[in-house]
Amino acid sequence: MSILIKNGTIVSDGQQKNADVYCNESVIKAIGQDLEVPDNTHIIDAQGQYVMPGGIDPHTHMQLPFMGTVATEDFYTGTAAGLAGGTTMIIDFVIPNPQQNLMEAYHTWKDWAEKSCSNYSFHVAITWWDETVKADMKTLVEEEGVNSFKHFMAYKNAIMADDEIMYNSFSRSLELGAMPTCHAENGEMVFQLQKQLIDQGITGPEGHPLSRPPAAEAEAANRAIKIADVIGVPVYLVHVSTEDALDEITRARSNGQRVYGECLAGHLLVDESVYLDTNFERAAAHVMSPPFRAPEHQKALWKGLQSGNLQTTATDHCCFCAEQKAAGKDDFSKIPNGTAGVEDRMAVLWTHGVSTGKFTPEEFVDITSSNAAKIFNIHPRKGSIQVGSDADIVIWDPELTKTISAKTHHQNIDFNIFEGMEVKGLPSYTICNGVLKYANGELMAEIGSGQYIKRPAFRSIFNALQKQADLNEAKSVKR
Ligand code: DUC
Ligand code: ZN
Ligand code: ZN
Repeated sequence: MSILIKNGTIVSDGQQKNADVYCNESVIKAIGQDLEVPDNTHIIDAQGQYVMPGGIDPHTHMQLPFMGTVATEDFYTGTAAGLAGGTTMIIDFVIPNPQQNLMEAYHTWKDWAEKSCSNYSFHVAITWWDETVKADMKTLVEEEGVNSFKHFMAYKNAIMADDEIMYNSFSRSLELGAMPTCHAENGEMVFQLQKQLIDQGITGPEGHPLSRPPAAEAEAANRAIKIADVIGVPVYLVHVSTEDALDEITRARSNGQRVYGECLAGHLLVDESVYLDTNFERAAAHVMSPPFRAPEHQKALWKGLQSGNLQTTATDHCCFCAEQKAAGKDDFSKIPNGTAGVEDRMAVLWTHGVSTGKFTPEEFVDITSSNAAKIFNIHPRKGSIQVGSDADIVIWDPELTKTISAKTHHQNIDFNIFEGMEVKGLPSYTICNGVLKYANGELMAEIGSGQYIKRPAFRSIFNALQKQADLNEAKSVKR
């Protein structure tokens, strides 16, 4: 399929430009005016619209087996919903059980993900440590294109990584040129608080945020950042939800440390009052970790994105329906953690970010696509409209409107945390690998048409870090 996008405004790499874009054989072949294209080229008129890199959601959990159940959204339905919202790539998580062989878990997830109809890639979680884990990390980086490893600092007695695991895995990541990432919440604190609250008779969803206070996130963020600093490796904190954790990131960055922060569309727009809803189903539908927070944290997160101390936006898309959430009817700590958003992320960020003047369209592209591509080392193949980049493109109509609802969304979940929200600014077309996948409300998402995207090891950042470490060592020997 070849496609010519005419008359649109390209937004990419910090610039806007009026030019046509020609895609063929899954890449962008030409950008300019009056392009000569073959007769059978499909022409899209993008007059009055923006032509932007397709969204990259760097944090999803399709069909995750978690807390005794399995997320309802699989790699097909989830990536299709993403395409309907302008997202052309997800980075999901392989999460081995403690003691499970990493490669076995990786291949299990890889098989599940073959159904994807957008592009996909994996972070791999390090949930335990031994010499086989160390060896498999190398195989994953050098042969499978995995350049990031995830550490859950919460979920004690399940997938939690303690300091020993983190120290070993961060050190190995530095050797391999891979990025350590962290879910920063102090798992021991959460575990103790959950027990205390249940003992006090606080068993409903209102106990969920009480068991995961901002201090638990700040402590873990600080610990992850300090471990990374001692080792001299960059670190990426997923779903930063509090001003306190953001402050840790800001301080480290102002000291010259390479620390990156992600925030979720949900954390920006939903506050903790949802847990006080007396309807169990509605309150439980919002149970995710970290929880939704008080409005002052939301304000801080917006500013974190505006200042550049947070660089990416994601969703932590992890769908559990009412009957699954009911497992925690008598004990909030048993409610499967997770909410959806892969379809809505870009529209809610445009509506509340660009339309309010917080972000320019260029900055919107950075926080929804390009920054993730840069941080995870696939730019400019992804996250850019350039000749030679993959043809993953969203044509964005700033005038299109809709009211978000679980009744009409494509996501395979019975609830939407943005229910009733009016959004203005939506995709009119989504192109992935040079193929039209969504056009004016119609989804043409063929099962299995997505591609696994290998992400190469980081060379330049890690070489610079190595040089710095060597110089420091040489200086200390001289002294
Ligand atoms: N948080 C969630 O809410 N769900 C999946 C995993 C996580 O860390
Ligand atoms: Zn998490
Ligand atoms: Zn997650």
